[in-house]
Amino acid sequence: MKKITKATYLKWYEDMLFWRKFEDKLAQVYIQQKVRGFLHLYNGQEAILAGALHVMDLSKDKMITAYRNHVQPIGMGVDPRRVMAELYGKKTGTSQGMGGSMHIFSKEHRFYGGHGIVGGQIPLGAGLAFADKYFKRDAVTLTFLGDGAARQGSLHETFTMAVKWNLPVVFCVENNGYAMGTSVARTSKSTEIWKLGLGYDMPCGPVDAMNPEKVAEALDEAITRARKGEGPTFLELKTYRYRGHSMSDAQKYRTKEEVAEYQKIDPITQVKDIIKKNKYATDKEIKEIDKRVKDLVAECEKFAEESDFPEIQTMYDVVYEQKDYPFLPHKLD
Ligand SMILES: Cc1ncc(C[n+]2csc(CCOP(=O)(O)OP(=O)(O)O)c2C)c(N)n1
Ligand SMILES: [Mg+2]
Repeated sequence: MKKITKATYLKWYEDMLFWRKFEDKLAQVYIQQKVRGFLHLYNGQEAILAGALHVMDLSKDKMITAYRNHVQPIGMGVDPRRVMAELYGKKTGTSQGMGGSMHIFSKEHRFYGGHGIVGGQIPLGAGLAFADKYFKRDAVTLTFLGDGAARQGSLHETFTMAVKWNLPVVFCVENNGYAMGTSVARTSKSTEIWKLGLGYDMPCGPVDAMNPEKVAEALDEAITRARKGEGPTFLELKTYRYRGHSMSDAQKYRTKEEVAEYQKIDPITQVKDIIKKNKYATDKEIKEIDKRVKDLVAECEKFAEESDFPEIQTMYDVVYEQKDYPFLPHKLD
């Protein structure tokens, strides 16, 4: 694995803080109705992305996830100003403002969405890996899903094929404890989701995903295995989300104390503590990072605010049309 150094820790701190503040800004402008539709935030889960990016080969590896998808493309290199503009529905956005919150996408950066159907991205992730294997491209696809998606049929159908065909894919369930307001324990007798891999003879295990180092170690092993042609891995990344499922969640299913317990092991605080303990940066240098983050968030907001909405007629450019589509007449008899 690429060594975890002082530079890694400083990058982790700056990246994770930016993702957190970027989304805090989204929450704020959502309340002002500048961002509309659903909005699912990643606050609390950042160590997963930080650890993953450390071990991925960003020149070829791919990523696909569900609808909690604003910061992953940024991590993979998409301009954050364009992500914010997409959320505002502006034409400078990643999908010209026509995708919105749940559908950030950048083929150029190998970020394949952004999927609103729970579990819908699991077979797509395996499909991306199938194509890479078929065309001998030596790339690995990280397929992220929520704990709620682990009980979908699509996961089980995909696992059957992915192990059989030794696909270069890592399935990562981000177990944040809840699927909307339903805890993992309410929906299944077994709360150790990683054990589902055992039924498929797929290497699997749990990971402390509040810690980016632990995530990086586990994912490095899984990615290396996939790259060697030894097939998929299933990891249960144990994490927590601080905000509600979406912005319209009253959070009656959990206590404030529970959230506070997890905030004690917050990934950003953990990383900052290590930076301080090892004297990787002075207080002044940390303040400079905080200022850079604040300025970049403000720049993203300004860019989105000042961009134009798409012209009405562009709506028709993104609708599928096939002139000779073989419609079959429908007869009632
Ligand atoms: C097939 C399908 N069923 C139901 C929904 C409604 N729904 C949206 S999110 C969600 C919960 C998913 O939770 P989880 O997979 O744990 O992801 P998290 O939101 O915690 O990241 C549900 C049931 C949906 N979008 N798709
Ligand atoms: Mg969940």
